[in-house]
Amino acid sequence: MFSVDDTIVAVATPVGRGGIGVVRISGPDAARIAAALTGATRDLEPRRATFARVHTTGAGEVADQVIVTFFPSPHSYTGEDVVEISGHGSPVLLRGIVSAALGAGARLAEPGEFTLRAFLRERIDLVQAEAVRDLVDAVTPLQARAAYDQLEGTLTGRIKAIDERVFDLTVRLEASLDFPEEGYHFVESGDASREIGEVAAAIDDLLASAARGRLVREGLQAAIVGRPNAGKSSLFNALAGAGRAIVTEIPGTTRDLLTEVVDVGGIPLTLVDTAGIREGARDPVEREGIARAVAARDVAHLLVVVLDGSQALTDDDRAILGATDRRARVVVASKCDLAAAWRPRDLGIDVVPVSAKTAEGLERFRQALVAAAGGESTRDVPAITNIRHADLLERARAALTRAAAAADARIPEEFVVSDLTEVRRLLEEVTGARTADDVLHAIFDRFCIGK
Ligand SMILES: Nc1nc2c(ncn2[C@@H]2O[C@H](COP(=O)(O)OP(=O)(O)OP(=O)(O)O)[C@@H](O)[C@H]2O)c(=O)[nH]1
Ligand SMILES: [Mg+2]
Repeated sequence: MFSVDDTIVAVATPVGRGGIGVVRISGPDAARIAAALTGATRDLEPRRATFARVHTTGAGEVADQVIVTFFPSPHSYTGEDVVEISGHGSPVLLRGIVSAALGAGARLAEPGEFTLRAFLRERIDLVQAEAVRDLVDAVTPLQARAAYDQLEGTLTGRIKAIDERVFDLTVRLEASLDFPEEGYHFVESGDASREIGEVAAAIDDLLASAARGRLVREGLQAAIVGRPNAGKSSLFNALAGAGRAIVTEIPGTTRDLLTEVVDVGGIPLTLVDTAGIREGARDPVEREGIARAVAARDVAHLLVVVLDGSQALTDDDRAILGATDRRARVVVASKCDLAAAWRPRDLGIDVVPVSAKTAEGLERFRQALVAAAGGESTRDVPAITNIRHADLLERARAALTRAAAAADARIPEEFVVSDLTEVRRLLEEVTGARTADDVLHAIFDRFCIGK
């Protein structure tokens, strides 16, 4: 279903302009195609950056000075012959180089196809291939760190170790099944359930980080809501970087939803600044802004309710508190650099005083956000960040529970063996030792071209 016999080409650097741009060619004809592009007469020296000139012909003719590097199979990213051509980072030049490569017999790579080939040629396993995508997509240092660990094989190693224990136990149980009349049991009674328990504990250990891992990888959406002029945009700017949202003393300044991803305790929070919500707005633009604010409030994972700490509470404040009291939220008393007009404790709920002006209370506010997001603010790198992995491990864990119950109930060994075989199948699906083509399609389709 996947063809790996032809030679593929794509621009590996992002769309747009840059100091350099890299065209990657992989496959049996990579070196020949590179030679055709550069007019080289000598073979490329392996792994040596070599200066060359590319001069393409025909329509869309381009010329550039480039650096060509040849990575012969199997010591390359894909495991195939790979040539990387670094030209100047202009879309016109890079497109020209790609079309010349196409003219010389290459095929345009599909999204993720370089990494797919690395997987199919067993340079990396599926966990590592997914880690490549996560590393490229990371928006917080903790996301990048978790992906790096997976790329280095930390998770694969732990899963393989679990798989080996299950395999070992399965073999011994099968041996007991095969030679029943010898009266010799390769697994002492009680040993099977103990060993199954140890494997289950190892999986539980991995799964313990899954919820936080998902938070670290996928993040959450947090909407900042409150009445007009409460200080929402100022707070948004304090977290997202000054000047992102317009701030004025005129109530009803913000109309559109503004979003910005910020790293809060290792969790990528998509902060949404919204229009001030109030009753009785007449202006049609403000009314549309309020409708959007209410919609954002209703879909966000998490809410930041901003109450102006320097002004007496109004009916609009009470309405917003009431509308959000069953939601995950952090309630903030803004402008705490000014004289307080009400006491947070009179509200009977936790309120974090902050000042966007002096930054007072921002750290406590960040911690409250992390707590409301359901994560603890540690910088520990979670082992599992991928929902596909978590799901397969949960299923493996359930099959182990069945195996343990069968072993305890002294049900014939074949039942235990069949549950353990299911555990191994699930573990191997994580690393991709056994994975259906449609799963692979689903995974690699989410890559961008050139990766
Ligand atoms: N002293 C002081 N003033 C603040 C603080 N935060 C906001 N303000 C002022 O409060 C006014 C309203 O601030 P915004 O951030 O625009 O309020 P908002 O909730 O986004 O308002 P709308 O977009 O109109 O709903 C501005 O004049 C800000 O300068 C603060 O921490 N301290
Ligand atoms: Mg605003």
